[in-house]
Amino acid sequence: MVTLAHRLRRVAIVFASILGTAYIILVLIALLNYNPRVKIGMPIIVDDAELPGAGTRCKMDPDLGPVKVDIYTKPCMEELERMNPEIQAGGAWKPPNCQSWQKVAIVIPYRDRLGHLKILLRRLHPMLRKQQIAYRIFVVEQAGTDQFNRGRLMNIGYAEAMKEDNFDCFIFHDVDLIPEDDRNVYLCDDQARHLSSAIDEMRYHIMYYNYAGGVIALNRQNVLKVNGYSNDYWGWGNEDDDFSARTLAAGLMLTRPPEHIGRFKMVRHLKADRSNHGNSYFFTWRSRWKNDGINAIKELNYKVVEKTDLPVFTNISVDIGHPPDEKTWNERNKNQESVTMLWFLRFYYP
Ligand code: UD2
Ligand code: MN
Repeated sequence: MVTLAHRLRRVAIVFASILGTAYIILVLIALLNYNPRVKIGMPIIVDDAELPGAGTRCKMDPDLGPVKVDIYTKPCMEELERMNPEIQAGGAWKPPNCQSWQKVAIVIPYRDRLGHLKILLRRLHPMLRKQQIAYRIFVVEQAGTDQFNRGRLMNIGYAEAMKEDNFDCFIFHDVDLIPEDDRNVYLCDDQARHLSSAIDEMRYHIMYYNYAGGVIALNRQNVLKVNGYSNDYWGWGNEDDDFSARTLAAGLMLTRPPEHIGRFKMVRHLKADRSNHGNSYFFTWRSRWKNDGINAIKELNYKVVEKTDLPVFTNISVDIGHPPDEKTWNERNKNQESVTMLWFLRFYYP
């Protein structure tokens, strides 16, 4: 006869083995998911006294910390000018009493978001001064009404900035992301430095390891090494993942500030519709990345419509051409080799 105690024991054993199996599966997933390409930390450059020339270089103020940011009221341009009298035309500045580690170009892809831009500029200028960084802000504006092409604007921003000065470091920056901590230093390291590691819209967490949207900093050599962004994503989505995949292929790590420092608020806006082709285009990133990037923008025949050194930023309005029609697009993408579904799933694994 089976006693109650017996039964309970059997239930307990079954229960324990289910829990045990689940535990082992979770551990296996965690191990498989261990991602050696992501490193959390601050760039060593800021406080490494051993680096050559460190003595004359700017030091980070140890008192920097979190700040309250205002993403609701918009200053007017005159107010921004008044708040930043020491800035040169074009939105450039360099520390007067020490040598900045790098010359930094901030590249902001832009169209029709003036309110966001003003909120961002109000925050960036004083922050960068506190961080003692030599910088200039480039707003690259897409002319016309075609779908937005964030990647192409980034590449053009790089090329146009290089005509102005030999920048060491490029920070590709969404117009609507407002940094919440002065310690999130706007300098490059020798990897792909993803500065927006914690965005309020995403509950201050990274959604997947390979996520590289928002704000990302690469030194000049690495921008060329990854061949910049793809030029051919029109409309919302995937160009940031394509960029992340390039950094992976070029052997770069993603480095991020810890989540309590890499905090950003995103100014609220309506979500754009996902582009028709983004996902299928992303599948062919590997066969395209060496030809479709910075090295291809000359052939795109983009035209600078207007370049103005405004008091608090450099405005570059560009005609970037048009998206291809459906037929051309299909033909172009059809002949490209795809990555596997497994690669795709692993890329997006959280
Ligand atoms: C996400 C990413 C962004 C990019 C985009 C996909 C975050 C925080 N940001 O942004 O980096 O990968 O998805 O394409 O995950 N823009 C304009 N005018 C427009 C449209 C876009 O100026 O009409 C610029 C602007 O700098 C904006 C950026 O492009 O911040 C990204 O576009 P979004 O803000 O509409 O898209 P969002 O927030 O989903
Ligand atoms: Mn946004």
